[in-house]
Amino acid sequence: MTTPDHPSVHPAWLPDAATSFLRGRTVRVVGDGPLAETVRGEARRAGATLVDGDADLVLRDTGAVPGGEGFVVAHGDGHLDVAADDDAALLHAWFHVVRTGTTDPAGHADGRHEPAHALRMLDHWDNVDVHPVMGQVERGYSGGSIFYADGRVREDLSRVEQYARLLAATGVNRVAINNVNVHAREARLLTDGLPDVARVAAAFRPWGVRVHLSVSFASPIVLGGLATSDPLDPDVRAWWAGAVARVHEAIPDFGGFVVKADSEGQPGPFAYGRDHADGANLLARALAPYGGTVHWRAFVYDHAQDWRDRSTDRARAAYDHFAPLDGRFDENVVVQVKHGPMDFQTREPVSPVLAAMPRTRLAVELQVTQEYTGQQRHACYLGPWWSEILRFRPWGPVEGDDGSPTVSDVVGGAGPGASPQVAAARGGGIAAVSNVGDDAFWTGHPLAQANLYAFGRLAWDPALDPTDVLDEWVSLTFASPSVAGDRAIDPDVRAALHDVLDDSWRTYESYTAPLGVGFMVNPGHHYGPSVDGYEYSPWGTYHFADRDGIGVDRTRATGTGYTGQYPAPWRDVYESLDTCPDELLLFFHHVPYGHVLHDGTSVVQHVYDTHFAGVERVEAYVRTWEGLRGTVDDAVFERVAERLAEQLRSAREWRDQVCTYFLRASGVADAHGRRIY
Ligand code: GCV
Repeated sequence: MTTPDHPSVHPAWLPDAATSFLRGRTVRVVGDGPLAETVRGEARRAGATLVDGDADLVLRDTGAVPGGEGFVVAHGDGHLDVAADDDAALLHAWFHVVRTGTTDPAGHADGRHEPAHALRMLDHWDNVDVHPVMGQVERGYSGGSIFYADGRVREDLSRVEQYARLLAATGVNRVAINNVNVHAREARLLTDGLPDVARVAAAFRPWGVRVHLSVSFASPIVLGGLATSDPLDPDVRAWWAGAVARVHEAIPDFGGFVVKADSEGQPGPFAYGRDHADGANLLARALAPYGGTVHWRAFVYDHAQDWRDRSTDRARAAYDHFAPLDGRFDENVVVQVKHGPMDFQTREPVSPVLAAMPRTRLAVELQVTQEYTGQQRHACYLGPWWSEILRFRPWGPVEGDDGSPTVSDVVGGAGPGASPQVAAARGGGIAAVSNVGDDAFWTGHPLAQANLYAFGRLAWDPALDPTDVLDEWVSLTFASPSVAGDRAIDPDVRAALHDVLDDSWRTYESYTAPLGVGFMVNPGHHYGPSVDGYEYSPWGTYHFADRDGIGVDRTRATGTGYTGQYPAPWRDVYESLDTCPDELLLFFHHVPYGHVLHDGTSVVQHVYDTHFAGVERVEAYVRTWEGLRGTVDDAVFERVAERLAEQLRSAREWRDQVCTYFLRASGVADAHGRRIY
């Protein structure tokens, strides 16, 4: 478990110092499920004494709500008493106490805790083999895969066990272990790779995490030797039924399949004149007898567009493909929708698909790996962004909280008009692309761990304040035995981490993606600025900047009509220049550079101002971090310092390229006379 550069793996959150408050405490765990054993192991590891009688902390598996995952915290007679729904809840309750940092009943409020979402899933875009272009982990910035090495599943899965523990502490309960782009070698995980997948599942099982596989829709052809993968063909159905039966023999708690079909070159039902419901239901029916789920991705669009064709709008694609299919998907299909209509950009509106399919279990898909948000070389804490998405109210109100349904409600099966089946299944939950690899710090940039942590916590409870979640991560990660008191954190360390991370997503936005413009990145690897990188490409990702103005007209009145995919009030809010929020202006409208924003600044001046301000913020991050030299672990300090230096270099490059491009295009000088090239 070493990397060439580092002698050991950094423990991430939950180093022993984080549980030091449990040393010498008495703990009683009542329950005989396998996860009760895991809790006992954690108690021993923390130095607590396991007892059968009176204890400081009593954790009881009541078995009252199998699959409920919730627990009730109550004040016993001088001790803390926790009644858990089932043994998964026992483990959640344990980590709840760890997060709270005390067994003293006075430190806990009475009450029930339960996850807002039943499915809280991380998708790994890991390949078994090293892909010639994408590397081993597609869009991975943390080294190689923790699952695979040398063309097979690793013999030593102890790193996976550590990962499973980290995930359990955040509440994640599902993991898909291979890339949604399923290449030839990875397709075979479903058949001859099964014994190895079973070993991976065994590493996750004690932590309450079920394993899923990404599968190729063409499996009946590539693995089964059939002439077709037509979802309505009886031989194809029989092949999938047999394949799933063998999976469940090897892995009785197998979670199900993730499928990217008819998207970016992946095979799918279109080849046979069938639609996505036909395709998803084929797999769903094979999985249904075993309680498995199909996560069918809605990321479907034409990636071979002609940039000259102004009528095609990639943003429209997922809705156009999927909304008409509402009501056609089986109960164990989850349609997994990227949070925005494009592709995990720094800023996008929420996908209108999330408001358009009340009779379908929907999951919202986030991206923890920072493909478009700095690739784990830039500090970019995404909790605030995800929080905005999950709290967004697709049916309004535009401002304030009147209790109207949110995105989180929709994917929890409680959106308006949700069918009884969707409500009973509690929707499709939340999924995200993981950012972990075999890097010594797990995530390349040590501070990118905060995103992994925040994903799990916000999937459990989207109402949490993302800054509080960050603070939890700081407490659990930077607990230091050298600071007096149980699990004490040096206040300077806490303050510095908040200083660097709290607003880091908005800082990143300020120097890379003004007013909702996306994709001004280098094609292929997507790192660093290239204003016209995708402007004449087939990927459908344009900003249409010319000498007069910039932005994509997606209005109903004069543009692609995308605004019409939203329900009221957003269809009208986005349609009108008067009401469209500034941060999404150029996503919805093509405007002249002199167009005046709500804050009174012109578009081009806003571009200049934000880019200069963003670089200044990064300069401040560098200074703040430098102040921690000698206070945090040297290896962590050095890695973060090195990443911040790159962030500053890159932010300056963004500023200078973007400002120069728009100065040249518009001919409008910077009002503050700063140096633009
Ligand atoms: C796994 C984007 C990424 C691809 C990724 C795709 C997806 O296009 O650049 O690497 O493929 O999204 O989500 O399927």
